[in-house]
Formats: sequence, C-alpha cells, structure tokens
Amino acid sequence: MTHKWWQDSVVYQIYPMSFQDSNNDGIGDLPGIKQRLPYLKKLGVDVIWLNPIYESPNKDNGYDIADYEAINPMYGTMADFDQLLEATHKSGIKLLMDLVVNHTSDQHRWFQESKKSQDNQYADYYIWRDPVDGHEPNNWGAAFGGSAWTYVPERGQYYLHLFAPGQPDLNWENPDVRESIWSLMRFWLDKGVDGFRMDVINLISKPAGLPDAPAPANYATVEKMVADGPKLNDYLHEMNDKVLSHYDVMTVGEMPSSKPEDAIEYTGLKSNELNMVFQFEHVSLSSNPDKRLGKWNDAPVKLTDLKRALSRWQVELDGQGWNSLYWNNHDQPRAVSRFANDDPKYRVRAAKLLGTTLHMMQGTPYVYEGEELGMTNVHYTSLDQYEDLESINSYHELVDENKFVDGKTMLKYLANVSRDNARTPMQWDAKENAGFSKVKPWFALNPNYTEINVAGELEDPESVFYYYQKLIALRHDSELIRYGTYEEIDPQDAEVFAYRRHYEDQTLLVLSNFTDQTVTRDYDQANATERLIGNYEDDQGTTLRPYESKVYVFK
Ligand code: TEU
Ligand code: CA
Repeated sequence: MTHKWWQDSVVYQIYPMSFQDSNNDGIGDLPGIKQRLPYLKKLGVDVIWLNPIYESPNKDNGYDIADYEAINPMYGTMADFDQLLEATHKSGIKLLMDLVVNHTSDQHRWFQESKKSQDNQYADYYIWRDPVDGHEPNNWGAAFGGSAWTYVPERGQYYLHLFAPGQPDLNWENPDVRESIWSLMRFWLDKGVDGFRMDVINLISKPAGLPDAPAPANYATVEKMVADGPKLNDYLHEMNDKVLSHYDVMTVGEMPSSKPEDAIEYTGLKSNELNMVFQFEHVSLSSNPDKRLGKWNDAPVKLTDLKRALSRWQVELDGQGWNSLYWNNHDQPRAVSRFANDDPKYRVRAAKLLGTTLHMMQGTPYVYEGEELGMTNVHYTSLDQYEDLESINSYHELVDENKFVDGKTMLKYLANVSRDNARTPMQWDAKENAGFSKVKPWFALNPNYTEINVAGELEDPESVFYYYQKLIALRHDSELIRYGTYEEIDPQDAEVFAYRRHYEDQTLLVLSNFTDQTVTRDYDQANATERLIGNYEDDQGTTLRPYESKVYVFK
C-alpha cells in the first residue's frame, strides 16, 4: 500500500508565545522559532505545527482571530513569517498553521459589521437569535464560563459563542462564510504552508433548531451534543473539493467528543476529507462524579482505561483511517505528571516510558514543546498563578458564583488538569529566564527549569531528549513501526501496557511497566532477535523494573 509523507512524519507542536523570545519583550516570537530550527532538526522532527499567530486581541491566546491574513505584531511581521517558512523548508521541515474557523474574534471586521443590524452584508456570518421570553435562546453553557449567548442591544438579538463572548461562532450554513474561509485557506497555502491543524472542526455544524442541552447544560454536555453535526461531512467535502485537493498538504482535525467511527467517516484513507484527527478519549479518562464540574478533577488515570482507549483507536482505525498520537498539547497538563510519575526519583524513566508507549504505535506522533525534555506540571497552589481564562473563569463560576465546590478543592483540580501547566516558557538552559528571554517572561517559568532544560539534556546521553531522538529515528527507519498492525496484550493487566505490532515477517513487542514496583511478565522475550530500545541500560528479560519500558523485535 502506498503511504503519504504525513504518515511517515513526526510533528512538533510549538506554542509560539512560550517557545523563544528574540526581541526581549518577554514573549516568544517568529524570529525566535527560526533561531531554534537547528534544535528541531537535531531532534529529528519532520513537521512543525504553530498555534495561532494571526492578528488577535489574545483573549484566548490567539484562538480569537481578528484578521486571518495578518500576523499578530507580538510575534513579528509577515516578512518574519515568510523568512521563518523559507528557513523551515530549507531545514527540510514542513510547517502547519492552526486553522480556527469555528469562530472568529469579536474584533474581526465581519463581526463588527454583523452586530450593527440584521440586514448588513455580514448580518448572516454569525449565529444570531431573538430572545425567547426575554432570555437566551437556549440553555447552553460556554466553555469559559457563563451562557453561550450574549445579547447585543444595537441588533436586538443574542449571538452564539461556544467559547468566550469574544469568540462568536461562524454560521457555516451561509455559503458566503464558507467562500471566505476557502479564500483565507488559499492565502496561506499559496504562500507554501504545508497544511493545517483545524480547531474544533467537528463543532462547525450545529444541531438543527439549537435545542436545549440535557442538564447540567455546561460546555462538557453541550460539546457532546454539538460535535459531529448534521452537515459536517458536507462542509469537509466542500473544503476538500474547493481547497485541499488542489495542494499536497496535511490536515489534522481537532475533534472533541469524536469516536473512531466518526474519525473513519471524516478521515478514512479512502475519503477525501481530512488526513487524521485529534481525538480526546485518552485525555478525558479521569472524570468528576459531580457532572456540574465538567473536566475539573484530580482523579488518577487508571492504566486499564488508558490501554482500552488507546488500543480501541489503534484497532478500529487500522487499515481504515490514520491516528494522530499525542500525550500533550497546549490544552492538556504535562503527560509525565498526568499519566506516569514526575517525582524526581522516577521522572526521567517515566517520561521515556511514555515516549516508548506512544511512538511505537501506528499513526503520526506529535511532540509538544518540552515533552521531549520530560517537562512537568507546575503544581500551582494559588489562583493568582494562573493566566488562562478557562482556569480563572472556571474557578470564579464554580467556587464563587455557584458554590458547587470549595476553593481549596478547586485549586487541586486546577493544579491537576489546567491548560496553564502546558504554557510555561520552554526551558532552554539553567540561566536567567531559562534562556527563553532576557526579560521577565509573559508567564512564569516552571521553577524546575534549573534541573530540566535543553542545555543539560544535550550534555547527557541518557536524557529524555536523546531518547525521543532515538524513538523518532527508529520510526523513520522502520516500516514495522510505521505500518504494522496492532495487537493488544492482556487488556486487564493494571500494571503493564503491553502490545505487539506485526508487519510482514516481523513482530514488535512493546512493554511498559506503569508502576514504581518491579514486576515479571513473560512474553517470549528470550526468543527476541534484539532489544530495539529501552529506558534501562541493561535488559533483565522477563523482569520489568519501576517504570521500565522496552521494545523487542522478533524476525
Ligand atoms: O480547544 C477545543 C477544546 O476542545 C478545548 O476547549 C478543550 O475542550 C478544553 O481546552 C479542555 O479543557 C481548541 C483550542 O485547542 C483551545 O486552545 C481553544 O481555547 C478552543 O479550541 C477555542 O478555540
Ligand atoms: Ca518577543
């Protein structure tokens, strides 16, 4: 079977605000990314994905776009972007932009026009509804607190925003909206951008009639109800027809609440829609018994749940679709803290274990900035340490307004799963500001940057960095890793994540002990041709030491 370049690639996600500051204003920028291309080349990644860098008032750190064809001055100029793109391509690396078209910023000229009246050129670009009995058109809660509706007196109507009031949802039913989106996509593709990550792309088709959501009607409930709406397929087909099919590009759709059957429908190897999806099953496993609290919880993730979630996607998409493989991104806490163990005694091994577990699977791996170092959660203790509107608004809504939970408990939940954990500046060295900037960064560094940083890891052959470098190189060299089928072993085993991959006459055996105890597992290791990689220097066969992870090949 022929394969596409994006099936053989490893992607590195850059959160531009926090990656590298080059002009000492404390904020990461495009020239800073360009300076760090040699580092990314050394790691061995094939593609970089930039979170939004467009003109934005930054209410949601750039996911509220005011001009899709202009660069936010805090990141630099369009010339800086053109130079970054050229240098990236010269390094043999491709570049994805973040396409955020479920909504715009309320500062976008389309919205500024639309809100003025019910009959201007952009009146129908957004989802406006009359009040119902003087109130919001339905009971939907928004992702960042409050109602998903905001009233505009000058227009005498409410507009829908699944996220912040500064992020009005676009009306995809309007063909003019779709044409405007095809046009802005072409603007970037004609510049030579290699594709898009598409923000909440499975929320763009709203349920007919916008009916009330079942209690508690918060965002978590609404998202499930809105996801994969009635016309999503039509819109993605049209996007492919009008734009994507005219370029050799890679697309990954962020699809909260999607299931494998949805992913096959939208990204099937035979379908001409998207190439792959970011699904959320494995990053939504720990929940709060109190549904009113949505995502906020500090429950541990059970290994059997994690195995079931990841194996299901491996098995169900095999030969049908293509998986994205990720532990981390800018919306999720740091993986080594969430899924393994960030205690200094175990952190390095645990970070390598997570790398092995994911990178030996079938799909396109995504490495989030700092994951290749084993960066950890910050373990915040007070609300004033947070920056993300989701964290701050959720605290005030759930603790102060609704009194669903006490402040102390909510601070524990925030420390465990807040997006802020992922947004602290990249840790380049142990010097002032971790080499990220010469001035105080826009957001506080994780204090452990003095122990966890690029400079230190480049000098340590046993570092997480070099382990990730090896994992990426192994993938590039092995069709067994890239294309092999997936076979789960012992789903009920609550200590060890074991699976096999098969391709032609070869088998890969991947073993990861997710505990701090030594265990024994015999999967015929004695007859393996070789141990391909492992996070302990030596190999003790059927013995798996704390957080030991290793891979065997059988030929
Ligand atoms: O995230 C969408 C999404 O699913 C998240 O809102 C997720 O539900 C939440 O972060 C879990 O806590 C995308 C972007 O990745 C995110 O950064 C934006 O805030 C959001 O869309 C709105 O654009
Ligand atoms: Ca800067």
